[in-house]
Amino acid sequence: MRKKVILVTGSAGEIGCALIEKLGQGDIPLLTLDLDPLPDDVAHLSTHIQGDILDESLLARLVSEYEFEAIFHLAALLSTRGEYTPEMAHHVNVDGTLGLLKLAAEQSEWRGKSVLFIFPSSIAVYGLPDRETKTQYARVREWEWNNPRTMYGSNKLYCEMLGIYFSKYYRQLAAEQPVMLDFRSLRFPGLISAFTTPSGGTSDYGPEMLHAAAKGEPYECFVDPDVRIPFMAMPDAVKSLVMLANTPVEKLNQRVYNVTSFSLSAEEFRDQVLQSFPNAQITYDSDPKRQAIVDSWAADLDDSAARRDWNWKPDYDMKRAFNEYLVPKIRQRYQDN
Ligand code: AKB
Repeated sequence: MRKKVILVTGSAGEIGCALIEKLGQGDIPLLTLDLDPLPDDVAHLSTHIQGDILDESLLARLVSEYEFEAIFHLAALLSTRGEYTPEMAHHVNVDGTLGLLKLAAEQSEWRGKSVLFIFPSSIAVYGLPDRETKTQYARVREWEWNNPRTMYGSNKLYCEMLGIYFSKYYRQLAAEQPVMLDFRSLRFPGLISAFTTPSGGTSDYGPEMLHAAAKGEPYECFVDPDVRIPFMAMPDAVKSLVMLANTPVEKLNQRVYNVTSFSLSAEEFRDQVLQSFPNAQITYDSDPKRQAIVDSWAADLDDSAARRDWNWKPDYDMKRAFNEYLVPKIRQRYQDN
């Protein structure tokens, strides 16, 4: 008999570590998969496989041993990293997702019940052509400006579509209609965790500023002071993933939702950091290429569909995020080390 589990890929990453802390409190055991080992503080919460989502024989072994109630597929190469190795990013982000969608489709059919497939997407799927347009269309809705300028953004947008295809049309011409998987996706803004620093992203300047200030290290911000994008604190990212996963399917009017909390320019982000760390040395040395990527992202996201369909609301607005989560936890983190 296969053991029922929730699978989390990319589990050693930023979202992964926060998510397994939350899912680890539930009734269904966790199976986690990542190239890296899990950090010590969460390692006890799951059965961890150190391996590659692209390893087909590994996936075949997992299918024969486990029944997947849900898959949180977090593994990805982010927007900056992806521009250095675009083909590799495509391989991991698209082929990796396709392999897991096929696995979830087969298991949905085999057990006669949909496997829930949760896929974090990103603000990187948006691509506004210039700053003027970015100012004019400040809060973008899901179907607007889907013109990504990075490999990562293109991969995310395409995988959203693949997920919808697997939910609705997979094997549509087969004699018998299979039970389809249940795909749901969230487009995240820049995420900020108090416990981990991001790597390989282009929204990283926000969290990097804050962590550097807390460590007493100088920081050179790689975008201009006036560049603006939305952000969200990590507990809200986890909350939104769990809320979306728990929403009855009949309430979902779409499969892909924006979620967000607050929108800040780099300078406003810096001001927030300086309020708590007045001696922080944060200067600007803009990298025009990374700047252009952030310029193409929406200044804010319209998340009214998530609010309407499944009562989404972040717990942490800007003030609470900094004053009650980020600053106290980050201080504690670097004091303890
Ligand atoms: C990145 O910067 O690539 C990510 C994202 C916005 O999805 N943090």
